[in-house]
Amino acid sequence: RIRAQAAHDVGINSLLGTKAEQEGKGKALLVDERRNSQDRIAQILRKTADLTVMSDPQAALFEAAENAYELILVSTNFSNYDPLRLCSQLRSLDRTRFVPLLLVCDQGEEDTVNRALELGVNDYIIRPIDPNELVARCSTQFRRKRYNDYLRSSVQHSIELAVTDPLTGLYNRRYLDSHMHILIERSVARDRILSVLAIDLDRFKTVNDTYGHDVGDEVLREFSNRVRAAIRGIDLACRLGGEEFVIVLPDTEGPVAESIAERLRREIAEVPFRAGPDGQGLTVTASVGVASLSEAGESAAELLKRADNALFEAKARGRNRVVA
Ligand code: GH3
Ligand code: MG
Ligand code: MG
Ligand code: MG
Repeated sequence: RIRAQAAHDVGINSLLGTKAEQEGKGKALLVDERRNSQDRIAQILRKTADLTVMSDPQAALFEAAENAYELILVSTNFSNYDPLRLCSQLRSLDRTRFVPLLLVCDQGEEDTVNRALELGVNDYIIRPIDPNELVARCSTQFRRKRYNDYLRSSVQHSIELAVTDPLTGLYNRRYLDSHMHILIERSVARDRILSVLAIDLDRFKTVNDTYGHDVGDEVLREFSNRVRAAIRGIDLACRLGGEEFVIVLPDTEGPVAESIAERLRREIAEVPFRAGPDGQGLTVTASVGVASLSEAGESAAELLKRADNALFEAKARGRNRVVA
């Protein structure tokens, strides 16, 4: 626990940088229509923020979507525009969803403040602006943003580690087991056909025995890269372990899955692998079993079992072939 906490602290601190860097400026955008208000805020924040000022909310939205701001200050002083509209747009764009928003409003605007907070605006300040208060509120948001980014990326990293096979970067069996039934349900609900390929490299033990385990690993990586290159973004490629793989192909009817399998099989067999002693190239072949889910009610395990049976038959018929 203590070691994990210490590692966590080191992570945060290296992220936040040294004290000097922590006090470094955050990148901020001010959206404000009035010249004297712009000047006053820029003056107050000159040591706290690297500030970009824009008068036009629509242009500011584009600016914010294309640059990594750490804070956006939105003034409510527009003569002809609802500032909450900008806030809500900023909250709905992927690129700005997690950027802190600070509303700069006038006294008597409690209603606007309440609606803004409901929209996900993080904080507000009321004119006349007290310089220390504005600096403190902005600094807090910068710190919060950096900490949240750190948490988000470390959580994402842990999730990736848990579902990824470290050798090849493909998904692992755990992910297949937890995710395949979702793909099946989606296919059934949309009346589409989902197919799976079960793949096993042929005589892979011989590759290891002849060239060594490292060359075997290299072949597994190169094979995985070829698989990745052959499939679409919606397909799911997994390494179950050893030299055994499963590819799930949503929206793919049996004959199409079979031709995808055949194309992959041929490419594997015909293009020598770079791995191997002195990079002289190594011929590797694979056997593939294909199964398609057409009727509702079949489980992921049953479908995989059918693909595996087909794979078994491909092996029995001499390997380096596809059986559907
Ligand atoms: P078949 O054509 O019947 O599939 O023959 P095979 O030799 O491929 O089958 P078998 O299942 O007997 O052997 C699989 C071999 O894969 C055994 C093991 O040496 C090797 N293997 C399993 N995991 C790894 C790995 O992570 N790296 C390497 N280099 N080899 C592995
Ligand atoms: Mg085997
Ligand atoms: Mg094998
Ligand atoms: Mg095997």
